[in-house]
Amino acid sequence: SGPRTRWFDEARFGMFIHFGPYAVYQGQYGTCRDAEWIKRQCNIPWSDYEARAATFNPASFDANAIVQMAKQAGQKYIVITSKHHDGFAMWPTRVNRWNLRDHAGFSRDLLRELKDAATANGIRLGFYYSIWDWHDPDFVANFPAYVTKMKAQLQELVTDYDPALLWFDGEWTETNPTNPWSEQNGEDLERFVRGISPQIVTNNRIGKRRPVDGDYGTPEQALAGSPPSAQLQETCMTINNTWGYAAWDTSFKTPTQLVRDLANLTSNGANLLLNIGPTPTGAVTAGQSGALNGVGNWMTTNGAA
Ligand code: FUL
Repeated sequence: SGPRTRWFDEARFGMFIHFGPYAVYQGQYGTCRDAEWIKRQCNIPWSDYEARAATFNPASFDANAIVQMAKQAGQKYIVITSKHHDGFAMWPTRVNRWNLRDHAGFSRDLLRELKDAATANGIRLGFYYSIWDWHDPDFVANFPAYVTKMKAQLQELVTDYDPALLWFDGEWTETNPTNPWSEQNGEDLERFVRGISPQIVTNNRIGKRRPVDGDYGTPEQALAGSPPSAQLQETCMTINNTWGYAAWDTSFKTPTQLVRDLANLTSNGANLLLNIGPTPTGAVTAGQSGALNGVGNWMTTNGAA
């Protein structure tokens, strides 16, 4: 790993945050259950999803409390969803109105608040950004036009918030055979973001998850990393079973389990990106904050933080 990725390699432990208008459903639509995929998995019509998204009011989102929670747990960086597959932008993008400020009328800028709180506490901030976009018709109808808009959004994110890292997603074809994202698209996007910010770290989903795509591999919910690969690795993991908030998902891993997972990963040179999914008001559930707190207590007791 070169100088650009040194901080990432040394960080070991980060916080993932899945937060978007899907949280408003709290994991339930009629009898159908899901979390951040609820729009698609439960066949929710756009009219319903847009109406519910307009009621999204994360007034209890407390960037400082979240940063303190991460810091106490020994996490060195935070990655928050700036736009998930539903295409909803969590910052006041100028590219469209499908965002927290224009669509939901929420005046605060949560990404800005998180950036400021993180910077004040020596924590690095990164953004998750989904290439796959269910909301923009151009994703299917006019892909080059979609890519132009996507780049305009990324230009905003990188120049306005100076993130340390971009966590791309939705590049795959497994569950979406029509996804036109190609290796060339990935290489072009990598040149684009590095052109704006040469030091930015990106995951491998910027391209097609080849060893040459981005800076690091992204196994999900798996203790990968053994044997250590040439590419850096970061396992992302949920504390319960879902990424976005689901009220019914209350089986939380114990701090003991999480510390074991972290130790296993770091011993193989891989990072752990451990997820929280705030409630529709932006609050962190007791199950998740309790688990992080337990990890932090272990770190402090054992001098690992
Ligand atoms: C996946 C997504 O489809 C999930 O919703 C989640 O964001 C996970 C971390 O990555 O590709």
